[in-house]
Amino acid sequence: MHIDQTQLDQYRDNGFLVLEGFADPAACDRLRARAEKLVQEFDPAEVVSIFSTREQNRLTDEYFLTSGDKIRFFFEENAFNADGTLKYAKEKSINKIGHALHDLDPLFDRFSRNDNVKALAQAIGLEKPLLVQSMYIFKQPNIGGEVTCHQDSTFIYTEPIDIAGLWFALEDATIENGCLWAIPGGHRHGLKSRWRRTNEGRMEFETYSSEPWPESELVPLEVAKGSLILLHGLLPHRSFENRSSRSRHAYTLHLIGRDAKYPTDNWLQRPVNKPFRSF
Ligand SMILES: O=C(O)CCC(=O)C(=O)O
Repeated sequence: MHIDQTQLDQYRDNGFLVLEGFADPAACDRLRARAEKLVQEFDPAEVVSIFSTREQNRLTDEYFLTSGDKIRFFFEENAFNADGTLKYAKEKSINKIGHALHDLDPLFDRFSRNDNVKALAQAIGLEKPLLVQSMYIFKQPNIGGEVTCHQDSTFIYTEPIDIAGLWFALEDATIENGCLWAIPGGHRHGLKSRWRRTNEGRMEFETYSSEPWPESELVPLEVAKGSLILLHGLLPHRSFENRSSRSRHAYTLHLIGRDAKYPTDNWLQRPVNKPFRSF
């Protein structure tokens, strides 16, 4: 895997870079099969945690806030009937699995720490980065929820800001099934807010700019299965609902610079005996 200077310049200028054919389609299929098995083994009765990017629903969700070193399952917001029963089968109702697949599942571990990922991290200046978060995102047919416009550094904040998101398309991602959209160059306007833990242990947004996102500048990033979208931590991006009959599975990984300070008031924390690891 080699990325050239033109691609590095694109990443620097736009705040994102699309690398087609980064992952082998067979490797994508293996991740899909593994996620399917994890879902089969998961008993939804264990927990009913409705994931929503509309933050109020997350504020007191201990299940979410303690998932940084676990493999946990989060449902689509629209997955439930009014009586709390699932509208669709369990495997069609889960929004995502997070947030330590890369450490706890051997297949996701190997995929996340392969030589191409290492070389890419190095190329963008992340020498021996720490792998802090992974998510398997289903974007289910018909009910796949939107992810509102955000910067990843709002949720995974470091000082200085030194974070990259790697978004692997495990299936073709199109406008119809809810591909990513991004604001080219939007990473150059600073951090808009931080989601941080208060002294009382609640999560709240600390806002630095109340300017709305210039969403008319969003461009769709339609990509084929196996593509990787590299995202700067300050890049505003989002995805719309999936109302199509096709899913849009993706695997995401977040890397931070080894020397950046990772504050204790970020939501995602690790116990001392399970620290973040590099490659
Ligand atoms: O996959 C998606 O729909 C959105 C993912 C995303 O924005 C993120 O992980 O930061």
